[in-house]
Amino acid sequence: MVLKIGVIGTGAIGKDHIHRITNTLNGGEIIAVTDVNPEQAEAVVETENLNAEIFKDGHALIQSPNVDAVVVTSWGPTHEEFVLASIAAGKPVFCEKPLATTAEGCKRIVDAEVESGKQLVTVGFMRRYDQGYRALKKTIKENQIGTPLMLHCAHRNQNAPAFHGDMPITDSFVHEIDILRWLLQDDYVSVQVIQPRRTRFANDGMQDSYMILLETKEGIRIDAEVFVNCQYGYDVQCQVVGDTGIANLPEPASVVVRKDAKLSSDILTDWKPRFIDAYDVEIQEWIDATLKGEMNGPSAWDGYVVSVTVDACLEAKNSEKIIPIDLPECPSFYREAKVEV
Ligand code: NAI
Ligand code: NAD
Ligand code: ISE
Repeated sequence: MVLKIGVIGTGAIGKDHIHRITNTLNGGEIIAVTDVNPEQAEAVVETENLNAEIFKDGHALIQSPNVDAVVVTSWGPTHEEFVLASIAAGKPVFCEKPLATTAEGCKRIVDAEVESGKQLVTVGFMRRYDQGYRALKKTIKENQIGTPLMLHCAHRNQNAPAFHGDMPITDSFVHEIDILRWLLQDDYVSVQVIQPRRTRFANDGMQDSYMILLETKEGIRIDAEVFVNCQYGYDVQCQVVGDTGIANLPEPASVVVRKDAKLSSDILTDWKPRFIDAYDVEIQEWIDATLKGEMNGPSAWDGYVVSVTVDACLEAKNSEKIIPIDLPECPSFYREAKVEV
């Protein structure tokens, strides 16, 4: 059986997901696409040689009886309306982060999904499918480093020419917010955001970098650097300090060269190759689960928790205070869901 998929938004990651579904993965076929910029949708149909209908907008695509499931890879501000429309149509939907650009928007999605009585939404937090993060979580779960006490993390992009405003937090740091609570099986209680001296490579008016301090319910302290114009490469770091040992997120595989009195290895420059395997596993697991009528990836609730935490980060940044993070209790609808990845 093949899952007939419609993709809304054929930009950078939309094209990537279409490519992997068409050429690398099994069980899915792209039969519908749309983009606010129609030439972009036409181009991907041609490049990937798709047998796909081009719809005038995302709503027409969702309504099509030929579309079994929806992938939302348009700009963040459009996600909420397309996810809500997919829920209303009773169709499974994979939505790239952010689920919505406000916590209220995410809550509307959570409420609509609970009301529909069926879990339909998966959010694109692909780090949960990364072998390195999975190995790190196993190390913690097996008690190899004892009880986690603190984490030192960094999210560095080589550069971010299209970034403005709070995007280092709303577009990049969201991945740490999701992955660290997944890694620790814990939730956040407070955040402080420190703004170091600004790099001269940041776009006008944008702060870069940040030092973000989170505290969890269990009292674990996290310091995370977000630096999206670091110049030297794309680099994601995570070190967990336990009471009997320390565990690091593995580095991506790279040949180590000894030459000219130097020991060196390459550093990646882009997020695409860094997480390519994770994206493949993420979308394959989504296709497989959807065909079985199941849902086991990051949920709408996870998307909501990230959004509430982002809001607290922004308040902490603007007020320069430590801001509490208050989360309502997770609805039983999500707690009783199948095994989470
Ligand atoms: P992009 O700007 O390259 O692509 C967005 C596409 O959406 C564009 O082609 C645009 O024309 C289209 N679009 C915008 N509004 C639309 C609408 N109303 N209807 C249909 N199409 C519309 O952006 P990119 O980098 O592909 O990012 C898209 C989403 O994916 C973002 O939410 C971003 O945060 C997320 N993303 C996630 C990544 C991850 O690691 N999980 C990596 C990169 C992006
Ligand atoms: P992009 O700008 O390259 O692509 C977005 C596309 O959406 C564009 O082609 C745009 O024309 C289209 N679009 C915008 N509004 C639309 C609408 N209403 N209907 C249809 N199409 C519309 O952006 P991107 O880098 O591909 O990012 C897209 C999303 O993916 C973002 O939410 C981003 O956060 C997320 N993303 C996630 C990761 C990740 O690592 N998980 C990486 C990159 C992007
Ligand atoms: C991008 O949108 C992503 O989601 C990448 O995973 C992230 O590392 C990058 O900073 C974002 O711009």
